[in-house]
Amino acid sequence: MTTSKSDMDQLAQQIRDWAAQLGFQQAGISALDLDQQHIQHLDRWLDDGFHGDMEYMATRRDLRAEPQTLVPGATRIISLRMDYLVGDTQPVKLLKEPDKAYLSRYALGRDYHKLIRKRLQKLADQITAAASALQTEHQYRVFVDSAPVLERAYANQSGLGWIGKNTMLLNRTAGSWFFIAELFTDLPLPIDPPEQKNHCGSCTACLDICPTDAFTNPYQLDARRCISYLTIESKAPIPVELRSKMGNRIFGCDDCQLICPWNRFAKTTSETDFSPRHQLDNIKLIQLFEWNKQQFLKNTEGSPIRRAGYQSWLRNIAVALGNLLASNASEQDKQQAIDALKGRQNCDSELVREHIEWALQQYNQPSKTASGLGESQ
Ligand code: B12
Ligand code: SF4
Repeated sequence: MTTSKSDMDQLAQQIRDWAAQLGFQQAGISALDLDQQHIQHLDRWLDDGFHGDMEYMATRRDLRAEPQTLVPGATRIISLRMDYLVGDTQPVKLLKEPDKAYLSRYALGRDYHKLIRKRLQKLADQITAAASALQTEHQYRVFVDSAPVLERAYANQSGLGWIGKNTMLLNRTAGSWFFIAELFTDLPLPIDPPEQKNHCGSCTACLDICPTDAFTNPYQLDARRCISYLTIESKAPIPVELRSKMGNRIFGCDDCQLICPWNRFAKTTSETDFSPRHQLDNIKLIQLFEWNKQQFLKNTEGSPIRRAGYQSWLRNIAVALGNLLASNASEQDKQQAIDALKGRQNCDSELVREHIEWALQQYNQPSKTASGLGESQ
């Protein structure tokens, strides 16, 4: 049966209500056609090699540019956003404490992929039931950071926010501390107006604060210099010239969000599953460096930290311990760091051993560069 416009208008409103009940803060609907500027931007980014070792960004370029091939028959994308910022974690203070570990705020609790996917599936089931009541079939697929989809581009086109100079999707009432997810559907739902205005103005705070100068220009991020890439995606040695700039950031980085004035309007999450596990919001580097592989696997079960893998985990903490040794931390903290590093000096991994050697050489070296929001270290 063909659906009427009023059926679809009503269903779109129901989708917003269901999404809110499922813990999403906002939902917007767009068509599949992408503004060519997004594709041009992606192509330039790939041509410049800014994706580094993230080969999946290059090999699946065509699926990103032509989403019709990803979900044949789909005509609409419902983009959703979910806040993840946990209250009272004092991120800026933590960045100035060289003996503590800084982990991206998104990674403190349960893996968002799992949580959001379940919610998306529930939303899809509700839509399918509503379509069935209208004697209509419903073909759909759900994604959260799990497929070659230009998520920020669609979120922008469905009115959820604008793309900021730091390349984050920003929202006037929520800042940028949220995840984005999508439901591709073949239902002819009404389309929402895109966010056409960019509200960054002349502000360049995010570009200026980046500890590793990863922005080549506004809206241009060379991922190879981004601490998020270096600590999570890359399995290679961290370039020596960037190590001292990383401070105590051992898993991802948030400086370009922490500094953004729009994040004054960010809301904290009410998802208890995003609450910090294993005191990851206030823990000493040496405690994390002590985890053996079994502990790492056990403590990161259902957490996004698993993605880095144990060797990268140790590599990242070794760099942060090296930065502690070059900081104004107490002599006691430094001696504990040296003991911890020496304790792993003969470990199996050449990658980790090399980072440990580098770290030990930093003892009382003058701090070479300022490092973003941890600058006064
Ligand atoms: C690869 C990737 C990374 C890479 C590269 C980041 C990047 N900027 O590209 C690395 C590992 C560095 C990374 C880091 C982070 N990521 Co990431 N990442 C992705 C992923 C998988 C793909 C992004 C992508 O397509 N990059 C390609 C380049 C070309 O895209 P882009 O720079 O964003 O440019 C696009 C638009 O901005 C647009 N554009 C840019 N300028 C302009 C100008 C105009 C006029 C127009 C029209 C368009 C336009 O064109 C491009 C195509 O749309 C997405 C999930 C997904 N499937 O989309 C998550 C995603 C972007 N990441 C996310 C997060 C949370 C992060 C981190 C905050 C994690 C952390 N704390 O460490 C950091 C933030 C760093 C940053 N400033 O971007 C969220 C962002 C949520 C949000 N509010 O924006 C996403 C959407 C995951 C999710 N589902 O929630 N990430
Ligand atoms: S501030 Fe941090 S997250 Fe943002 S681009 Fe620079 S290194 Fe990456």
